[in-house]
Amino acid sequence: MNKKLFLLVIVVALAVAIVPSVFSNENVVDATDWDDEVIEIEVRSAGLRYLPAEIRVNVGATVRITYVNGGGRHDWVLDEFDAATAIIGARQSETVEFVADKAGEFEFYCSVPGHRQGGMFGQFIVVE
Ligand SMILES: [Cu+2]
Repeated sequence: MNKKLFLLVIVVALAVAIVPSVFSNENVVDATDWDDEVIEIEVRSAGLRYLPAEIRVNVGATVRITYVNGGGRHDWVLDEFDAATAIIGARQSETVEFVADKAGEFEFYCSVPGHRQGGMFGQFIVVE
């Protein structure tokens, strides 16, 4: 194995080791201990994945979600709180605001046909 190839193997191995841990940390936003008047969370998408894919807030919280579309045509929908952005294009963003007035575990998703089935959803958890 020559030196360049060896280096490449090391770099790839490091990337494989590090990247998933970074993503998994970003994948949950727990706002239950935030004392902001409005809980502002940015949700991005890459392919058919949302980041974060899990959001936790306290019941009664006023929540402002800004969805930033990383590519393709998508929206961000949370039926139980009548919250939905328009379907927007790549690098566009849209903000929705609502009050998380009931506790439970809900699912937000993309309403573009096939996307939710393809994995474009996440958990919105409202803690009592
Ligand atoms: Cu979508």
